[in-house]
Parts: sequence; C-alpha cells; structure tokens
Amino acid sequence: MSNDIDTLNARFGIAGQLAFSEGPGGLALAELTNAHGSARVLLQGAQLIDWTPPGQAPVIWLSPAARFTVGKAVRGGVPVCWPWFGPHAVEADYPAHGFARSAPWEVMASRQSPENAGTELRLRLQRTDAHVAMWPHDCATEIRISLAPTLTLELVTRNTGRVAVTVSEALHTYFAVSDVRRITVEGLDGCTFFDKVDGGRQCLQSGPVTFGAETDRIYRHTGDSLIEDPGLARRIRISKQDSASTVVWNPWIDKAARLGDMGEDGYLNMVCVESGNVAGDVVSVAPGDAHRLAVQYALENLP
Ligand code: TA6
Repeated sequence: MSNDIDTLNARFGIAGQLAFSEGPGGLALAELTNAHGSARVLLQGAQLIDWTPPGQAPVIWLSPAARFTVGKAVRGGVPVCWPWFGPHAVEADYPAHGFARSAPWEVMASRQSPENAGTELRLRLQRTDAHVAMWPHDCATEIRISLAPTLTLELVTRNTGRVAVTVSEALHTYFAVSDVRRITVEGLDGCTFFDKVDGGRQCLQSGPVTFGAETDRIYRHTGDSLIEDPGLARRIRISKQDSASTVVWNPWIDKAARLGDMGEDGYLNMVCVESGNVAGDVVSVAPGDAHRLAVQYALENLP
C-alpha cells in the first residue's frame, strides 16, 4: 500500500482529529489532535516525533538539528528499536537498533476511542527483501499509538512462522526536560544496571538517577519510572507492560558533538528513558504467539 497522502486521508483521516500530510524532508506525517493535545507521527519508522498536551511544553524531545531523510531514523521522538537493540550481535555493518526505526510502515487502521475521547493510529512494518536478508523470520510487526489522557504506544511482534523467534527491542523515547542537570529519574532505586560508559560493569542504583556526565545504563526494571522536572514544574510518569529493561541515556557534551545532530547544547534538554527487553532480557515468541511491549506516558504537576 502506498503512503499517498490523499489516499491516506480518504481511508484513515478523521475530521478534526487525524490528518496526513507531507512532513519535513517529504516524509509522510500523521497529525493527531484532540482535547488531550496533539501528536505527530512519521510513517517512516512509525516514529512519533511530538506529543504536546494542552497548556504544556512538548513532552517528547525532537532535536533542533534533526535530519529528515528517507531511510534514516530522526534524532529524537520515539525510535522503534526492533528486532535488535544496539549493535547487531554478529554483523557489524547491520544498522544499530535494528531496521524498523528507519523502514516504511503502512497505516492499518485509525479510530476515535469514545471511551477516553482519544484518537488511535495503527501501523504495520512493511517487510522488504533487505529486512528478510538481515532477519529471515516470519513476523508481523505492528504499533498502536493512542493520544488520550495518556500517550500510549504498543509494539506488537506476531510470530507468523513455524519456529520461535527471538527479539530484543525498545521504545527509545527522548523526553524533553528543562535542564538535564536539574532533573532526577526516580523508580530505579535498588535496581541492577549495566553501565555502558564503564565497560558494561554491573552496578546497583542507589536513590534517584542524576546527570553530570555521559550516562548510558541498562537497568533490569519492570515498574514505573518518573522524570522529575522542577524547571517545568512537572513529572513525567512512564508506565510499561511486558518490559524487563529500562535504558537511561544522555550523551552529554562529547558524544553529543560526535553524533552531530543533537543541536547546540541539545543534550541539556533531553533524557532518554527507554522501555524494552534488551541485553539478557531478550524475548522469545513461539509460533502463532504475539508479544506486546506497551508504554503509557502521563504528566503530573509538581507541587
Ligand atoms: O539507548 C542508548 C543508546 O544505545 C546509546 O548507546 C546511543 O548509541 C543511543 O542509543 C543512540 O543511538 P543512535 O543509533 O540512535 O545514535
């Protein structure tokens, strides 16, 4: 199915709630709008790049230097890391974080959700020969995005083949913060983590996570986490289901400069808190089964 804008609007548009357009770099864009705010989703990578509740600053960070290029993940938003997280275990030239985040996805469905006055969009990964060459398994990969009182993303891996498949995955969410030096990430106290800045050393988290240098940690963690942002007088609550890993990342100064698309001091205004199943917590999906990784993001006012 093509991502022809007129066809998309005819088939899936919802008056006043969901419209498709040609976005930056000519990439097809879905814009969701309702009483709970607005969100924008690139069909490439099924990458949400904006979520702004009413009266709030954007909750999701998009690099001011983001490049919108066909076949390349955009810096910021919610990149979908699938069917592997990080570098490929064997093939160094395979794309980091898998191929889903830079691939074409097709719209499967859209609906108003009367139960919560929300708007929902469902997308499916379009398998290409290149994908099959890198990952020769039969899977249908879908994502459901719902703009409602909370923002929900649900990544579904459906095994349509005859043998079990193993995936590592993450919703690699960039959250917008006032100043990363003045926020804390709560909810990880007592969790073990691999410190990727220190050679993957296993450590134990004590108290909240604070930021004063490059931070790249894979926590074994299944509960909620909270980004406390006094500068914006808000807390972002991150709830998740079927996720054994939480990744916390800020590139800080030198890595941000090496990345080249973080913008001037962009690292100060973002933190990644990623929900997934990575490192030792890969997921095996039996033939005919489906695995659902889901997150809900909600804002709370700080007193
Ligand atoms: O999730 C953290 C991480 O794995 C970091 O190590 C860093 O590589 C980051 O992802 C961004 O990766 P990307 O391929 O998007 O530049």
